[in-house]
Amino acid sequence: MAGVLALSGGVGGAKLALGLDRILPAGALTVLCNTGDDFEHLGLSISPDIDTVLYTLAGIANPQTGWGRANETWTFMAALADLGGDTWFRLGDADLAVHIERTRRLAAGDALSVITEHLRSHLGIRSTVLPMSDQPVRTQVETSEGMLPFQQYFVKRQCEPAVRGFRFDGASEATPPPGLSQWLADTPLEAIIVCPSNPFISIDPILAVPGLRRMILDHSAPVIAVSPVIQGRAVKGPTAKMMSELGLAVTSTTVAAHYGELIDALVVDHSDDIEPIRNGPTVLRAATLMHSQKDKCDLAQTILTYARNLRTR
Ligand code: FO1
Repeated sequence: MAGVLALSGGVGGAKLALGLDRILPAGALTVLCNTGDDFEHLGLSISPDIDTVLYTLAGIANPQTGWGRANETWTFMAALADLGGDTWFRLGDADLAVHIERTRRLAAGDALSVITEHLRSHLGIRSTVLPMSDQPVRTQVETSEGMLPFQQYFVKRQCEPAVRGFRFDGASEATPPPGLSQWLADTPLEAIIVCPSNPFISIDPILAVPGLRRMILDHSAPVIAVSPVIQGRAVKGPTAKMMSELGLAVTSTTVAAHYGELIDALVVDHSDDIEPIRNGPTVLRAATLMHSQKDKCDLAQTILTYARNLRTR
């Protein structure tokens, strides 16, 4: 059975991962999740981008925020606030169970990939979900106010400080998740898809894990990225603000240049006025704004159809 590898971080990436999960046969899709957003908070080990993919594929994600769970209750947060505890990072009661169980199992010596597989299986998810590494990698954001740990920048400071650059602490000691290399060797892939996540804080940490970029470059499957920018605006989150603060044009061309030789094609929205890129990726057009489940499945289908055409070239 042909497979698909998808690199995902954040809410935007999880949306396309959902579309791919729904149109592909069970087990065909492997989602490689960013863990640079992970952090220790209130004594808990929290992996937001893994949980966003798990909840999204399980159909239990909060539809308003994209992160955390739907139909959540907040008794824990309210009680913590009464105690004067730290409530800037919102942890719902059901979500809390995942953080407590993950923390317990990590302390017991289980690998993050083993814990993630347990959660995936428990949630009845059809696709494989892997952390980018079992070793900790922590994104630090270099800002006008100095280095900030990712969640301090993203949530506590609401992405307000101007961004100068990023550091992925622990990346040089990290290794790809167990089994990924073998799966890539054993599985004919239809495509490797870089989801419409923030290139800097969601995709770059994944590519910073030694060996991962090389695995993608060396694979014969077409590598297709979806631009998270449409008409000079980011679909979600701080991507546009970051690009501006980094002195980059807020365009899909910037995204193509950022990924460089890694990608064979860049999917941009029909409305995007991207210029053809000399010596750059093939530019493909699709409806990249995903609201409904149908939007997500249609975009996933369009990309796989493009991938099949690219392969036959
Ligand atoms: N993002 C926020 O902006 N505010 C929050 O309070 C918050 C809580 C939270 C809890 C669990 C979880 O899995 C994700 C959560 N996120 C929250 C999103 C998180 O910051 C992610 O890192 C972003 O989605 C970017 O990937």
